[in-house]
Amino acid sequence: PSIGLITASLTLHAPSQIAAAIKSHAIVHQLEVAIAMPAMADYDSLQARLNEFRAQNIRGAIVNLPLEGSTAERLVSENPDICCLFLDISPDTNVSCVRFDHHDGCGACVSHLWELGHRHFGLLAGPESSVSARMRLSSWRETLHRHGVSNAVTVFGDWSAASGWHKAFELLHQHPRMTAIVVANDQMALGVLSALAQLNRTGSRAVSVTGYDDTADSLYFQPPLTTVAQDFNKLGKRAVELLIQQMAAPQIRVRELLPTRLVVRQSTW
Ligand code: IPT
Repeated sequence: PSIGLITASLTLHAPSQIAAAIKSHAIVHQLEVAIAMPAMADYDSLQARLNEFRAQNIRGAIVNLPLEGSTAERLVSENPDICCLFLDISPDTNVSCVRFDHHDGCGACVSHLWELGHRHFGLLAGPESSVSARMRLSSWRETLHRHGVSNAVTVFGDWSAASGWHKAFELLHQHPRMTAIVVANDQMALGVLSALAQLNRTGSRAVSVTGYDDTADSLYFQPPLTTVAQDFNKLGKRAVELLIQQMAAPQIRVRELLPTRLVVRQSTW
């Protein structure tokens, strides 16, 4: 038997590590994983993928794409014969899900920088089309507000290292006295660190940088990245277990929240 996975682009490190975790935990339960990677996250593309799964006799799907609540709810109500478990939706969506609690990690990350003495912040958010990107940004802003910081500059990237590289120049251009850049994922943080090195902002002139994800490579960035860890292996394991549980009792709504935590390394000082 097989389950389906509808995923965000596997060129991105987080979704690819999540897919790898789902695959290895599915094997434990003798399940194959059919992977679909739609170019767009609109209702019609997702419905088409579910139709393909149905044709292959697949009756359960994990959906790791940033979806608007109404899209996720409509998919569930139009496909009662396929159990769907969502990984990237807002908390108020009425569907089965397992997701990370962005709140604690984002708060800890901004407070860490504030405690180091930073007062001039740049915020490099993920794409506005991503619900998780929007939630991370609002948590950062809430925490900055609590600390009385009101002059943070915000720009938006697309999760890629290339966008991080470009946006770092833009941030420093807008606010040359900036001493800390809070970044919505490790891949963009990689680009930011590369831009800072190119601008000779290293050593005693370094700008502090934080990431988000703690993907497997982030320890080896230069400098090793301070970041908010999400345990992708745990997410993959719980996603498979909860989907199996849900397929056995489709009327039950499962909801689980996994913690995030700050990992302090050398990119903040
Ligand atoms: C989220 C990652 O944090 C981010 O780096 C990016 O890869 C994004 O996925 C792609 O959609 S993790 C997700 C489970 C919220």
